[in-house]
Amino acid sequence: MMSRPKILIARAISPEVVTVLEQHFDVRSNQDDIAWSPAELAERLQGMDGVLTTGSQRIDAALLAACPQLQICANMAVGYNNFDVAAMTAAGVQGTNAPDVLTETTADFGFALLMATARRITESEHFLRAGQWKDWRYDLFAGAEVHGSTLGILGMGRIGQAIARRGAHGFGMQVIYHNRSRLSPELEADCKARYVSKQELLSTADHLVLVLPYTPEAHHTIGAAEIASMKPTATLINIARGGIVDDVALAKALANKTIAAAGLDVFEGEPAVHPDLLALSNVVLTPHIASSTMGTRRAMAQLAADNLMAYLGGKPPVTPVNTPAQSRRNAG
Ligand code: 8YV
Repeated sequence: MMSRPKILIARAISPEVVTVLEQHFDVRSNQDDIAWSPAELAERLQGMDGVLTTGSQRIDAALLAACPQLQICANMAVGYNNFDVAAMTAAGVQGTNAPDVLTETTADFGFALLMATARRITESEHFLRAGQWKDWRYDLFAGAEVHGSTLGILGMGRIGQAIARRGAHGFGMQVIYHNRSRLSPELEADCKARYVSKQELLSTADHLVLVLPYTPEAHHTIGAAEIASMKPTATLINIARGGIVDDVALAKALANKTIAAAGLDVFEGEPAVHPDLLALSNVVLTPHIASSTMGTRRAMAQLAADNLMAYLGGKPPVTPVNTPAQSRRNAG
């Protein structure tokens, strides 16, 4: 009997999906959920044919060279900036991500963060819990209007579009967006979204949501100059990746009230959060949880599992992020 492919599940995932994978593979899993160093990950990957990764695990040329048997890395995330895709392609290693299954859940969270930020929900809760609520005031935690305001979206992929629909259809917002490429007229009509330049987006949005993928070119897309061109009443929401915003410049702008507030689910150098951000009250901070519902995290793991099962079973991957000309799978 042919031996079954060996896979490593590099962080804890929904146990149901571990059970599914165990029916197909020799599975080694990290259900104790230890955050391995790159060297520890490389050590655990010795002899493995596939790996299920999360967005916090770096797959680069050094790791691929150290793990010559590895054929596929299935990321349990839509973003795959943790993959050096060029190095994977050059090494003949397949990469896959987990799009679609998290779109609506992530858009829900983006909207929740927008509303919490605009309406100062966490700040006012801290005030209440601290026993500071003594009286009614006409301007007690007066926030920014959400309904009928202008929603700006930078990065109009699937999640951006889902946020646009919520804003336009649910809250009567005027939706404007900027993206590398324009949506089709049908999609623009569906999202009720108008394409504008980046400059117009920055200067017109009441609430600006960042949902673009992180690439080296996207580093500090929002820095001091961009923040300075936003309205002083505006809110900035980042559910994309930390490096897209210059956190130091943002903290300074929030302290100076260059903009009113920010809602951040992602940070440069996370899980560390810049102390200047932690010191501010006009920012809502969450620990990278936009896709975190039990159902969605299970679906993301299942899609990563589907990719492993397809690829190591000799079929095309379901959601590939590269197409190696010469794959390690076919080399042996
Ligand atoms: C993941 C994410 O939870 O999908 C993404 O790109 O950022 C999150 O949904 C995270 O990357 C862990 O895999």
